[in-house]
Amino acid sequence: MSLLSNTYYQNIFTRVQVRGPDDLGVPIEPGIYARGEKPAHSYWLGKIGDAQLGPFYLGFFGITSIACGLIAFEIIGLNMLASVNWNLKEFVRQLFWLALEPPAPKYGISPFVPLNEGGWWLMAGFFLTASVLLWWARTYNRARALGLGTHVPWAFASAIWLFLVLGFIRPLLMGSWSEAVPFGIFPHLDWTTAFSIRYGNLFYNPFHALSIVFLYGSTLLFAMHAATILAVTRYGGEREIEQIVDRGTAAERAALFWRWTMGFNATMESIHRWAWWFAILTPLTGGIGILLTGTVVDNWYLWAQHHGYAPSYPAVYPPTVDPSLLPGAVK
Ligand code: 07D
Repeated sequence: MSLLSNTYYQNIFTRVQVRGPDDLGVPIEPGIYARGEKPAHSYWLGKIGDAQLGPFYLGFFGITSIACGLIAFEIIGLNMLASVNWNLKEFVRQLFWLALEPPAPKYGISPFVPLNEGGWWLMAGFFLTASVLLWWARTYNRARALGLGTHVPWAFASAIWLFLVLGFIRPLLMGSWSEAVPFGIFPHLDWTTAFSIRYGNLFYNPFHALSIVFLYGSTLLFAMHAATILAVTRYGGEREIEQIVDRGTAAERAALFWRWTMGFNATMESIHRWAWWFAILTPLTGGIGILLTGTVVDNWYLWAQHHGYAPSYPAVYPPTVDPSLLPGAVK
């Protein structure tokens, strides 16, 4: 019996590694492959994806994006190194705690800030944003060059929307760079907690809730889809396009499984639309939630009380007075 017969082909843990002739992609002009060197092959990459590495295409947007990204990375890294007196050992030891902070509130949204008081942050932010936008242009151009739809660039744009809201659009609306996120591992996490507390608990922000729905929903859909396709690969189910245009036994069994277990099934095509929208809506709704915070709504808990979905308690005790405001308080 063949090793790949239904009896033996169990792919919960195993993976098929196909090694075909080099695929040079679409010629730029008939017969011309300007993308340089011969592709390499890696057995280990073949374990998690396609074994062929390359050909690479960098072009104008690729080169400029990487250059801007490197400049941002350097500015952030060197500032962190400077903050530990150029001591490499301390840099490595404290790396997760080091930060490059945005300018203080007194600078508002001025583009001219002393370098050591946030100017470096502004510059790093500029180059990082340029890098991300140039990379977006690259994804768009490469998709068009291959005659693809532009689904990947638009999904990426959704993430960039949240990135821009957090670091640029909302700080502009609030009139201060100090509202933006610092660079640094723990510092940016501390920032999210501080942001949530400052604006009355982000859990009561309905757009944060929606964003979580789509985030968790994405993982659920991804798990369901990936598991379904792996489960029907023994019937050729991973050749999804063929199964869309000519439903074979894999598609029929996958559909029937979900009808048996939950009464409804997505189709071989629609499941990808579900996944695309859920992924896109995570940062899209998130960005709306952040944009509203501090601009339209100052305290999400009080806002939720006002709209009747956070409990409000009867005022039994007199309001607390800030002791520093009492007569005779030491200033
Ligand atoms: C961040 C933006 C796109 C990124 C891009 C990348 C590079 C790297 C590197 C130079 C991911 C550009 C960068 C290329 C360059 C170098 C070295 C996408 C991003 C383009 N929350 N929360 C969300 C949950 C709480 C808070 C989203 C859960 C607390 C704030 C998501 C919980 C507090 C913000 C989510 C929880 C709080 C969020 C993010 C549970 C305090 C946001 C979606 C169970 C900790 C963001 C509306 C995403 C948002 C956000 C989930 C709790 C604060 C759904 C599950 C109550 C301030 N939270 N959160 O896709 O959109 O991010 O909010 O407790 O800003 Mg939250």
